[in-house]
Amino acid sequence: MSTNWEHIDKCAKEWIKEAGERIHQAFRKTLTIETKSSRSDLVTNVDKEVEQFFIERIRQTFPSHRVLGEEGFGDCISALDGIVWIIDPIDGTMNFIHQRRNFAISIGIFADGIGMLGYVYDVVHDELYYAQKGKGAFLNDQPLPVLQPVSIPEAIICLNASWIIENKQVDPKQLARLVQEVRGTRSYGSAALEMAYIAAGRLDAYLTMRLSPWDFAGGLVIIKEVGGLVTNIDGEPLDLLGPSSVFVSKPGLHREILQQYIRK
Ligand code: 2AM
Ligand code: CA
Ligand code: CA
Ligand code: CA
Repeated sequence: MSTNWEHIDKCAKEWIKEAGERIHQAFRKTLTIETKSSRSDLVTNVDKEVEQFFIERIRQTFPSHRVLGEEGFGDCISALDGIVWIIDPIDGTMNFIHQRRNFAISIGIFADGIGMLGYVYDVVHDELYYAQKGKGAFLNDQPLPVLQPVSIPEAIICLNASWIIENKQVDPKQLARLVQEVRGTRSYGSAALEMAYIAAGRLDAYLTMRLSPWDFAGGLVIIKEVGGLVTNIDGEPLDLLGPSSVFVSKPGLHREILQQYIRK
């Protein structure tokens, strides 16, 4: 039986909007905040509730689909066969807590490891970035144009300042040179939104050293539909089952930045 992707897309959008409403309501209540691996790695009751909300809906409507969720309420996934939803209920939890903006719901839906549907929903601005494989990417129903090449001196790149200090993955001197040679740098603190901003042409490249599949699964599908490139910092495809570095950019910039600033 063939998969009805239009139906899955309709459900996903409905649930994303409903989850957005729940997040809005949560702003009126007190948050329960816990730390995970470090003082910058946070989780709230809302992250957990939103993930559980999606999992309940998916299990009810699509019992054969599996779910990989950041907060661990989904399935234990060690292979990508069949249909797998990769969910980050709140990407940018620190922003959610401290800023009440600059966070997103991120969902990627994969069939045998191939990205079919991708969503990044900026709840506060009511901006839904989404894409269906082969059908283009959209921002609130407006088609997003295919990305055009940009040169290094005209590029705005997105990276967290922590990668300019000594670290194991990349030479900070090379990155500092990149920072000097581009037009500007930005950092928003939500990987999903940062990828969506590239898809929307607001940023030209995004570089980070350690993300998990739920951080980039939604953005990956959207970026590919507008002709952007997504790899790890070695130029290899991303692993959807484990952590990796992530480098996203417009087409021409990708090779240039990898070859001239990142490769050791
Ligand atoms: P999160 O908010 O869902 O945890 C912050 O720069 C970005 O990195 C966010 O997209 C954040 O996702 C992600 N991230 C991944 N691992 C993280 C960690 N251990 N601590 C903080 N942010 C992390
Ligand atoms: Ca987290
Ligand atoms: Ca995340
Ligand atoms: Ca999260």
